[in-house]
Amino acid sequence: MDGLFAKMTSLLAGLSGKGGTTDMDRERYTDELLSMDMDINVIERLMEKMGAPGTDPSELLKERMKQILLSVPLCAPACGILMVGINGSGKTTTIAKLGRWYTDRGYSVIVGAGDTYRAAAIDQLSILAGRTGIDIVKAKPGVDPASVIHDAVMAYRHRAMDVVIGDTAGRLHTNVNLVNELKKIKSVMTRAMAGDRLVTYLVMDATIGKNSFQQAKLFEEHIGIDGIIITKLDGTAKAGIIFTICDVLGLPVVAIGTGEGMDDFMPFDRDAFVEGLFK
Ligand SMILES: Nc1nc2c(ncn2[C@@H]2O[C@H](COP(=O)(O)OP(=O)(O)OP(=O)(O)O)[C@@H](O)[C@H]2O)c(=O)[nH]1
Ligand SMILES: [Mg+2]
Repeated sequence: MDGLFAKMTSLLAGLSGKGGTTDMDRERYTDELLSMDMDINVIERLMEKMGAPGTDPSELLKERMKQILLSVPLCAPACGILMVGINGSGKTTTIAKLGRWYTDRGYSVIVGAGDTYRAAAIDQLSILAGRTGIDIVKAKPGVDPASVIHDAVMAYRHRAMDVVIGDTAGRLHTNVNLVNELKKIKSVMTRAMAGDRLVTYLVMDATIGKNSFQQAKLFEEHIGIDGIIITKLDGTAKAGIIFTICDVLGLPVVAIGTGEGMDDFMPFDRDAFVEGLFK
């Protein structure tokens, strides 16, 4: 993750080794943290009593950051992954990136094109799967998404593959329809997995605002979320959103997406991330 959040790195590096912080320092840090989209409540907690005599500000800050951030490793094969999230958040792209990540490590991957509402969505996943060398199970537009995901899991089991990933639609006529649809897919997929672990990852776009939190809460409440993948963290250097997501939702981050390329992806590790900010 080095280099991605350079602004924060240089800012925080300034804290190291100082005996304390003045009011002016505090103001400068607050402004900088705000400019990277960090929530003011989070900043206040991070900066609280910062600079008290006898404390090392950078160690204190690291410790506090680690208290806020949550991370969890990507599921260990053999396992299934169900990808959910609002439309345009990056689900389909991230599935291909995940596929690449697992195949690079020697695992076999199959994906199910569960967004059967749009022909373009099926084509998009087919093209990405072809490019990354992962298998795909797909059906014609209009076919029941749960049945496509079911077939993908069957193929995973019969071929003794390592990872099966289900794509889903991001938008239906109403959120209630979407939630019901995802519930059904999850229960069908869980049964089909026959005891192999299934995790549900929520894909969130780092560049969009507060309404994505409402949606995330809805998904967590009704579908259950095991981890969050934050996409579009490229170019913006707005690492603050990671803190906000963990703080507001209380859910761990699994990975981050940093561009449209298949390699613009990395698993998220809280401790490594925080240490990286101070290098
Ligand atoms: N810059 C950048 N773009 C991304 C990233 N991840 C996805 N995208 C882009 O975001 C757009 C939407 O991505 P999709 O993967 O199609 O999103 P989706 O969630 O599957 O969308 P629906 O199928 O409509 O629900 C595409 O143009 C992607 O290339 C990322 O990490 N960085
Ligand atoms: Mg999609």
